[in-house]
Amino acid sequence: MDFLKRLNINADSKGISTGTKWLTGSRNKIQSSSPVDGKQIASVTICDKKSYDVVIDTAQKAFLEWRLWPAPKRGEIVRQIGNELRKNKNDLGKLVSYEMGKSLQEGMGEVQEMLDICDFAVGLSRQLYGLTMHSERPGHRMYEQYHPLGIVGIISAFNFPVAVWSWNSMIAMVCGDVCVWKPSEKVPLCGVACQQIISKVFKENKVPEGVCNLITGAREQGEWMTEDKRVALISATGSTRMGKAISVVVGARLGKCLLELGGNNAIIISENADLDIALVGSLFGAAGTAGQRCTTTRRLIIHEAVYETFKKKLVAAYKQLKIGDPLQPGIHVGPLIDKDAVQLYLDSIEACKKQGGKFVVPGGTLTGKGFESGCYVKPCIAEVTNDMEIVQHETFAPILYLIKYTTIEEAIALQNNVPQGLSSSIFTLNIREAELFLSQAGSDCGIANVNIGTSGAEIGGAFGGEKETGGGRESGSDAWKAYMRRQTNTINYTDKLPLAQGIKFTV
Ligand code: UN1
Repeated sequence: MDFLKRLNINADSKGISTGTKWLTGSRNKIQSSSPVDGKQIASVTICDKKSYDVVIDTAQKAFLEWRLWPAPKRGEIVRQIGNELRKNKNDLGKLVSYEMGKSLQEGMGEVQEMLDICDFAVGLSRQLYGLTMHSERPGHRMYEQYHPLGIVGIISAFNFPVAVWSWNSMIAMVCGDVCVWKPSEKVPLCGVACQQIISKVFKENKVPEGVCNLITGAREQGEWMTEDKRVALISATGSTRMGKAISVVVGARLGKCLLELGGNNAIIISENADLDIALVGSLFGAAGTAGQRCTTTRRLIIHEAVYETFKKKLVAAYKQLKIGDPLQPGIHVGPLIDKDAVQLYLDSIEACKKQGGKFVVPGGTLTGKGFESGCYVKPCIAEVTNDMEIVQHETFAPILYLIKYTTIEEAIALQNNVPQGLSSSIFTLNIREAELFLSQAGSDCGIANVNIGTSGAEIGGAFGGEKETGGGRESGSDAWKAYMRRQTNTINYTDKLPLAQGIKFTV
């Protein structure tokens, strides 16, 4: 495991940092083991309350200085971070693949997203623009500007252990915020590795200590941040259950929240679809990352005229999927994150059968040589109806549901008729269907694609979803606005003081 050495990951790693300095933390440790081979990789110190307060104090002080750096200068730091990440792309991609279990291709793709968001953030650092408006009063100028918020608490999930942090922190940094990152307790080493990489840039550029902080832990450490008035924005990625709990606590202190929660994403396959590309989109969407993306395709809503043909193609394609060590070339599907995830997958299959689902590609766990970790499962497909309780629910595993439809209006209603609203797609060559799907009477999701699957969004667009997905937007477009506070300014450059709305107030 040379990549661990090159990334400075020791068997006994420290997990709390204010940028270039590492704190001691509690005696308790998280053991990180790989779902690939079940072996323990390293242990990481957990953040205790005392270290947490040191981190927050340091972050608060850093903010006072960092917010005064011109945004393009902050962008220059992000540019250098991008370069350091670029140098470490292979090793970091391997670590992501080994600690999380996604294929090496996808691990590399995830690091690529980090590089891309750095580039995006550098450009953004010369923009961050507000609007100007015309005042109703003579000799007055009115405009709006954006100022940094302060501390941004980032709680990220195991499935994108490095990219989601970079979407948040690189944008937050150019905005003038400081970040405290708590990576998922299932992939703490990805956090440690990123922190080591960026600390070099901080040292070389004398960036104030506390601009990018790392705390390791689980629910408790997340709760410290959500309850903490000093943390201006909580940006959290994870389950809908977690998001609901966070929004209540942050809402009670009128703090800001950016939530990226569960999806229940569907592809509509019309009778007018190019079935060959629809097949590729469905296959990658459903089985890629072993079904552990928030944008994973969970449901295929297929027109009755092509239903049987497409089902046959899909079943044949599933037979070709190579499941195994994700670090080996040619593997499509790696393990699930841990045995709890395997149990949830098995329970969902049972529930689906009980509720009337009919499996056309059976599921199950894999055993024997190469599968010793106990985390490898077979991607499976069931024919269901959309109203089944299990189909309404996001199971973070490769279980794909097939649903039949007759009219496009019915297909759109089925697609929308789930509590979540993240990603959606239609495969069709019919412009009327495509436009209807994209219209206000179409998909109710934050992402709606035509002739592309539900997963694999580019960083340039705003990423996020509606309803139980939480409503947050991260990454590209103007998602940066969530990391800043807006201020409206009106300036009077005359020697009169006319009041707005024509009010006269003279004595
Ligand atoms: C996630 O699953 O949390 O669109 C994010 C995609 C990726 C990001 C997914 N770019 O699939």
